[in-house]
Amino acid sequence: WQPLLFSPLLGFTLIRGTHDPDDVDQIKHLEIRDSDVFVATYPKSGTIWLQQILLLVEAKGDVTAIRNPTIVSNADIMPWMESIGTREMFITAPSPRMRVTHLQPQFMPLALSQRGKVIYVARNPKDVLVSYFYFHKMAKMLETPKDFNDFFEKFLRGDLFGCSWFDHIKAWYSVKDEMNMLFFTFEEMIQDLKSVVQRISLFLGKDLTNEEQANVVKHSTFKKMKDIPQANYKQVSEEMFNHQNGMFMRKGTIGDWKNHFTVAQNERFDQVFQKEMKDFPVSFIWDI
Ligand code: PPS
Repeated sequence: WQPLLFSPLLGFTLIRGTHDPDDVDQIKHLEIRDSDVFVATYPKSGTIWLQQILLLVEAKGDVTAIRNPTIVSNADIMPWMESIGTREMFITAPSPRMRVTHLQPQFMPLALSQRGKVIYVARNPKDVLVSYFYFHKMAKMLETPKDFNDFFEKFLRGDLFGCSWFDHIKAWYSVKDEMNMLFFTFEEMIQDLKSVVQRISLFLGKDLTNEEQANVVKHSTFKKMKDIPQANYKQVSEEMFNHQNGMFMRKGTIGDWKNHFTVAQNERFDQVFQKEMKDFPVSFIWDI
């Protein structure tokens, strides 16, 4: 049984049972409202962090409003656009429709160039690789890695759900000016969450007081999210995640790759990075 599903129709790798290529192919025809917001990320780059922040911004920092006992996780309100069933529900869902996605921009609704908003969060790819490695150990819909080096090579080949990290960021960055898009990095969030929350509120046109913004920050720190089951995915069924093998809220730091990469792996990574990203205008923070 092969968990990954390369779709020749899309030229993109999905997850069997979680995604349906024909359904993903229909996303581009969806109508878009001005109030729609999409968070686009390569996996392990801050998706669930943004879910928590956007829900808190909507609730003006009131955490009791989002600690909803009737939901299992924040994905119940802000699901992955590509997951089976999301597209159909999107059509009639009430505004604001907030969705996350690991897809590349060519699969998104064509109308996004006229209306709606996109937030793209990028993370330094060495930390993404490490985080994704651990995620493959806990996520039952993904293949358990043979070993770190095998996974390392798969990441560089883009042989994972989400395809190549390099293609993902370049594709989204190239449509930045065509769409109404806010672009920032995971590392900026780690270093100055307050100012990122301010930028997000402004971008979404939400007029939050200083106190409300401070509450958004307070309830979206790593420590707080670890205690909120809807935010940290602890309540998601054992059928999906083996919670003994890992967790979404794993470390939440910059530079954990240094505890995993060998010198040779690091050199190889840097070579590929330089080749792929040589003209890319964004620089990354690799450690602190
Ligand atoms: S997924 O599966 O793609 O949706 O995962 P994603 O949410 O994109 O990424 C998970 C990583 O984000 C870290 N995270 C945080 N770090 C710091 N502060 C906060 N509040 C926070 N929330 C999530 C999480 O710990 C994962 O990174 P690693 O490096 O594995 O710890």
